[in-house]
Amino acid sequence: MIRLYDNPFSPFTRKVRLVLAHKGIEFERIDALAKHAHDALVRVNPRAEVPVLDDDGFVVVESACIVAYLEDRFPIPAVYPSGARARAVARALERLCDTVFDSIVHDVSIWTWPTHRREDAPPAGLLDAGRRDLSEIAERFDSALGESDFFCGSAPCVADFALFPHLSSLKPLGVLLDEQRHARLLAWNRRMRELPIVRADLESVKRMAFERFATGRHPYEATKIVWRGDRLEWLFANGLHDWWAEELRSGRAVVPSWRGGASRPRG
Ligand SMILES: N[C@@H](CCC(=O)N[C@@H](CS)C(=O)NCC(=O)O)C(=O)O
Repeated sequence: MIRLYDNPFSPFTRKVRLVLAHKGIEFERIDALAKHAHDALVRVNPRAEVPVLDDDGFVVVESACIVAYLEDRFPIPAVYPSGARARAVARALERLCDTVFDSIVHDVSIWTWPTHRREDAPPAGLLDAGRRDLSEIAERFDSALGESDFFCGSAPCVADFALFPHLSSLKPLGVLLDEQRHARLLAWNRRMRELPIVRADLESVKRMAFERFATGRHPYEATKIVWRGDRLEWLFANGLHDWWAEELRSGRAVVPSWRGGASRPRG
């Protein structure tokens, strides 16, 4: 039995769910970022991050490693293209989604999270830097797509599944892609939304959002934010280290630890 330590809204778990669905693999999900599941999550991943895959007791951590494992274990239908270079390109696009696209979306979206309901304002310059970089990185994906339907050709591959969750969170952030600058990416987005597995996952995200947040009582952390390295890197590259230091002093920032769970940095 395959069990996914999941969270309905995480872009990394959404990528893995799309790959599982594409391959037609049945799996059980647990919402492992809910507070009551924290100890179970730390047991399989000391960093307390999702996604984690448990395949009959064999545990795989980190979305890219999970996708690679699933591809080896269930090769057909494939999510990597054939040919060493095409695979390297697809993985590089996946990595760009996981490290850069995710970081920007994460860092600018904090004030829109239904979990934290922050009443302060974003630090000066953050949203402008985010809009600028998101538009630029989207342009990069637009040209990587070229005239193809999907990033690796005529069928969706790992790069498509990695990008879609990030792209689908832009509109709620008020970041709009440009009809000219990102024309091919916009067409790709519409194409992705027509895939039955993508539609089904979007429906499940919407349903879960309603279930988790409609009552005003949700099962998640509501104050602290876990700052993984890539997300800090983008913030610091934009000169926002003082703002983050204040977050740290106020006990609102924690970092993942390989020893177990997320905690305040020592020092
Ligand atoms: N590089 C990891 C990133 C995973 C990650 O950042 N997961 C976030 C959710 S999007 C998480 O579990 N954060 C812990 C928390 O918010 O408590 C992957 O690709 O799996």
